[in-house]
Amino acid sequence: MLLTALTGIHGDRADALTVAGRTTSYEELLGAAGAVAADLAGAPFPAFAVTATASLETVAAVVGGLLAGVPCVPLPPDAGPAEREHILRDSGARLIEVDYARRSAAPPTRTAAPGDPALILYTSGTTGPPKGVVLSSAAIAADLDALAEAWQWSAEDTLVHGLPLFHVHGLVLGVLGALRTGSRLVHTGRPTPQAYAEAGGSLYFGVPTVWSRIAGTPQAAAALSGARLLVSGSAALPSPVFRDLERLTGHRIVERYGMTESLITLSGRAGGEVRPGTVGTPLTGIRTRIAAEPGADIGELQLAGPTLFSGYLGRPEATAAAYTEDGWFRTGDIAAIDAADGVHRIVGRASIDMIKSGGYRIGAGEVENALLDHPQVSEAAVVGVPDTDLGQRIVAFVVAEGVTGAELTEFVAAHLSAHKRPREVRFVAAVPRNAMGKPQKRLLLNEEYQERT
Ligand code: MCA
Ligand code: AMP
Repeated sequence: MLLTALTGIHGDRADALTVAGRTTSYEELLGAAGAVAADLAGAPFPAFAVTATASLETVAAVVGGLLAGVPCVPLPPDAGPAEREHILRDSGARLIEVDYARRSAAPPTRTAAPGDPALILYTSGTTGPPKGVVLSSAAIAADLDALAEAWQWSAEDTLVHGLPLFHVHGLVLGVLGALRTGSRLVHTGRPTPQAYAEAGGSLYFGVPTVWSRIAGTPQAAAALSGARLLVSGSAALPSPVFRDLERLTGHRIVERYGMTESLITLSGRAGGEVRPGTVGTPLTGIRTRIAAEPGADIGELQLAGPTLFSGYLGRPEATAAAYTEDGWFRTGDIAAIDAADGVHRIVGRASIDMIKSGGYRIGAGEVENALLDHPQVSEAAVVGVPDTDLGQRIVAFVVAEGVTGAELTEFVAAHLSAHKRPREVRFVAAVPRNAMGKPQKRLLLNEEYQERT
């Protein structure tokens, strides 16, 4: 059983979970999830989807799927029609609605094997539409147990976060982690500094944008000084944010590194030494190596271990391409390992086409394709420009006539998720290309280019 807290080993708790202001017990959750599982029993479809708002309904759907042994596809609630359709068509998932007031004793409908798919999370590559990352219960259990060990995370904790429930961070760590360790969960709805300050937790999760906003709100930050552990992940935490938080909260925030495909693989340890700009050492069961040129000590980070995904749904070639010939997973991140203590540092991404904005992973190609679908756009190149709040912000360079930037931004939002909208659209005479016709995106990041056009 993945969700050990639901077997009653810590007893019931009236306030086991609070999600966006609504509180429920384990027993109520099991009842609502049982009703979902009963509906899913004997389902003639390979997976089911739920519109993954930050709500008890989403939690009940995911838990119901685990009880029934039918994988859940959490749909971003802000996904435009094209992205929703792609995800539903690609996964073959049936969209369900959950009524949290409906209850049924959890029926042991089908016993899923630990290696069976539990979740299918859609994530962007550098090009093309998002791919479904298939995660098994075994991989999730291995990751959560390794994290519980690294962070001394237990039923004594109250976990607080306000992250979306359609990604690993908010859903796997933030919900399934609480239901495996038995910690109370307070999901704040939106992850505002004020909501984090008021939640009174012992363990806090956030993406760097959330931590940076907390560091910019000293009163809210001060309220976290009584917590046991603050954890950052999903993108690089800027060192100034680390230092501001240390000054305001007394905590040296623990940073951890992961990917949808690998789950969390590296982390600092509770009670251990933590250095800003580093992501700690491999979790139990994880092996890492750096694929560096001879003589160099930075290169692509490659991984092996029990937390890896089962593959991209229906895309064996893409799955094979994600591994080296000798079976290591290629992260696409450039890293270095400290020879003295094995602490890892993420130096950057191998591809300029993978953007991280507010902790969201966005493939430049996907946004470019959406822009090119607009009849007035003849060329489009999308880049992630450094941004103090978001890490990177999406900027689109387009060749177009008779359309405004705001119209193009809305056009993207209507097709893809809202967070894939460009923050800025810059109209240019041409996208710079090399002799092969390949866009020279590094030139676009150069301020001078914009002045010349
Ligand atoms: C956003 N807005 C826009 C645009 N973008 N309006 C016009 N044009 C745009 N281009 C709107 C928003 O919809 C919102 O409107 C308002 O502007 C504020 O947006 P924003 O600044 O983005 O703030 P936010 O909405 O508060 O979002 C910041 C955030 C969010 C809360 C940090 O980015 C977030 O939840 N990030 C978490 C991502 C995550 O969990 N990633 C994990 C994946 P309105 O106010 O009307 O709504 S990584 C993972 O899972 C791995 C394994 C890992 O390592 O963890
Ligand atoms: P996603 O699949 O959305 O989780 O995105 C995974 C990517 O997020 C990784 O490949 C990294 O580029 C980035 N990432 C996650 N955690 C960190 C971190 N602590 N530091 C730097 N990058 C990170």
